[in-house]
Amino acid sequence: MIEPLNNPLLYSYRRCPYAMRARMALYVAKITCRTVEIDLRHKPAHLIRVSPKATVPVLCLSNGEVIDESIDIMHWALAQHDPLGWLDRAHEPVAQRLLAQTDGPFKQALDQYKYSSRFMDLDPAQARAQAMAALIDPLAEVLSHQPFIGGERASLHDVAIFPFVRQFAGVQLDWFESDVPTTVQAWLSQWVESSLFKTIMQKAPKPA
Ligand SMILES: N[C@@H](CCC(=O)N[C@@H](CS)C(=O)NCC(=O)O)C(=O)O
Repeated sequence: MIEPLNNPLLYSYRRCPYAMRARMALYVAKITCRTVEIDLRHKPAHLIRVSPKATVPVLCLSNGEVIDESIDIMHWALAQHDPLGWLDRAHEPVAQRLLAQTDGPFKQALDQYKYSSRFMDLDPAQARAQAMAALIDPLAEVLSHQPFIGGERASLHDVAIFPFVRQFAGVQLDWFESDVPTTVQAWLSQWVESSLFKTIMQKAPKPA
């Protein structure tokens, strides 16, 4: 527990996929919070004090509680207010498996594919194949018979997963558009082009 704040405070980083999923849930749940965009190389002392692992997002609640895992922030926000029913299918085993794959082996392979120059001994094509096997192929299978990960309606899992698939697509867009099943491409596009995503990706106005 830390000292109470008047309003929830969110430490965020605009381009971080974990922070994106948290910002989307907070926005949909209509939680008003002060968002502090951090510089990952110069993290605020307060952030490190309240969450020594010092990753973003971190949500500091007005009662002094700190939530420093993006999925926990999503669950907390939607437990306050869930107008779109994103929690309704949150316990579907298939959805939970895809989320575990996203945050585990997919993210690891994605980093190796995206930052291949940092992993000299690893072949980016092999990392890409591992990412496909970890998430994209099973996701395509699910989306071949239903529009969203949890079924007929969008749920927390779509929102939690697509920012990572967006990063994967962005590494080699031509390849993604030619080799990834169109169901996954269409699912991704509808999220990336949504007003929700555009809203949470807006840059904070520069101070005058
Ligand atoms: N498991 C954490 C992971 C968050 C995470 O790794 N965020 C990255 C930014 S995308 C970070 O803060 N990295 C710390 C650093 O780069 O110093 C969550 O889901 O919130």
